[in-house]
This record gives sequence, structure tokens and C-alpha cells, in this order.
Amino acid sequence: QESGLFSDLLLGPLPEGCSLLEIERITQNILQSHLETCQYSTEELKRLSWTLYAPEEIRSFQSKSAEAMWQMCANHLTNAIQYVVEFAKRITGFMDLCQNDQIILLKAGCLEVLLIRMCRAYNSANNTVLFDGKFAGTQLFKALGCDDLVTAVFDLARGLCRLQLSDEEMALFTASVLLSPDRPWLTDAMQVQRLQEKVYLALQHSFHQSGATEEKLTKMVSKLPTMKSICNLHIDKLEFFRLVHPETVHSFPPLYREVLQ
Ligand code: MHQ
Repeated sequence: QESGLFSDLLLGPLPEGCSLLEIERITQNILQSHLETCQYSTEELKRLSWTLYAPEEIRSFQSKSAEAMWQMCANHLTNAIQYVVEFAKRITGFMDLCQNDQIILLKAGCLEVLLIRMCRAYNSANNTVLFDGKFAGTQLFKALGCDDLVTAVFDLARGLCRLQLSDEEMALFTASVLLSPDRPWLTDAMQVQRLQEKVYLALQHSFHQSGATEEKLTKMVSKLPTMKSICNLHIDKLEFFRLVHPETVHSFPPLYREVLQ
């Protein structure tokens, strides 16, 4: 094992009760959980990244009713949420939290995790994202009537993409977002905080090892307020849509409705 004087000199002292060995174990666990639940492998995404929608396909999405397009997006988001739930379940320590806290963390964090994960499925060369098998630009989502939301989501993806996160960095970053101790109504925020601290240390360690600067970490953290405001915008849009089309929202997947309250 590499802990001891040399690693202390190179990396600075680690907090008590968290050895380098433990940090490496946490990193491996979270990276593996991420890779097993990220829905598309990097190779698959690379292979698909030039499969674009043809203009007539885009027009046919645009001429869908708002109800049909919302339903379709809700279904895709629900499917992706299920993978985030699976990711959380595989993080060591998450299942030791009481069920109440597990649910609070997932409800509060899963859209943020999806927004971070989106940059894997996003192509900044042509501002498109993988949607229903092919890459789609913002204009394909016109029928939703939420241009501001869609534009904000794509802008965030472009910003995150610029950071060029490795799978390890993304895995640890999404885990630390999920394990936020400041979510309202947690029963044992301290237990969540201890978990998050370890993940954050692992993230710092990972940056250190890859030679990335502290600046990259700062930039990642600085995206969090934008993510929060996108989540709130999403909730507002659903609320408004519910007023106009209550029956459609009623047939959205229960998991999607639950995440958006
Ligand atoms: C995930 C895979 C994934 C799945 C679904 C609902 C609404 C009013 C607006 C993708 C959102 C429209 C989403 C489907 C649009 C911005 C949504 C609809 C990573 C994220 C990703 C690619 C989602 C990205 C955002 C999409 C395209 O592993």
C-alpha cells in the first residue's frame, strides 16, 4: 500500500480515518458503478455521434403535439432516472443510509446527475444530443414549447463538455452531487456529509493524479447553481403544462412525476 510518508509529502495529509487505500477503494467502486449504469458506453456514443436526424425527421418531431412530445421526453427521462437510481444503489455506503434519506437524495439530485451525464451524450461540434437513437439539435424539441429550458440545458452541456471530464471525474462528481448533505428533510445529514467528504477527497485525489489543476474542480463546482436553476425551470414548465394538459401529465411515468413533485 502506498500510504505513508511519501504520499503525505506528495499529496498532503489525509483527514483522519481516510487512508489513501480507502480513497482508492472508493474511487474504484464509484467508477465501476458509473460505468455499469451510464446507459451508453463511450465507444457506443462515439460510433453514434454522426447519426443525425434528417431534415424531414426533424420536421416530423416539430409537428408533433406538445402532449406527444412531452410524453416522449418524460419516458426517456424516466428511463435515464432508473439508471441513476441503480448508480446510487451501487455506491458503497448509500444503501446504509435510511430509506427516507436515500429517497430524499435521489429525488433532489437525480436531475442534476442527468444534466452532468448529458455531456457524454452531447456533441459540441454541432450542438446536438442523443435522443431516441439519433443526435438532435435544440430545434427538434420545438413542440415542447420550452425553448428557454431546452437552450439552457444545451448551453450547460456545452460548458461541461469544455471541461473534458474523464469517466472517473464524472463518476466522482455525480456521486458527490448525489450525496449532498444540505438537502432539506434529511434524517441523518451527518452520515451523508461523511460520505460526501470521502467522495470529494477521492475527486481531489483523482485530479491530483491526472495532473489536472484545482481550477478544473472549481469550474465544475461553479456549474452547480446553473444546474439548480435548470431543475427549477423544469419544475415550472411541468407545472404550467399540467395546467393546460392535466390528463397528459396524469399518464406520465409515476417516477418522473415523483422526481418533479
Ligand atoms: C442520460 C440519457 C439521457 C436521456 C434523455 C422534458 C422537457 C420539457 C424538456 C435525454 C427536456 C428536453 C433527455 C430527453 C430534452 C433537453 C431532454 C429530453 C443523459 C441525459 C440524456 C441524454 C437526456 C438529455 C436531455 C434530454 C434530451 O444518460
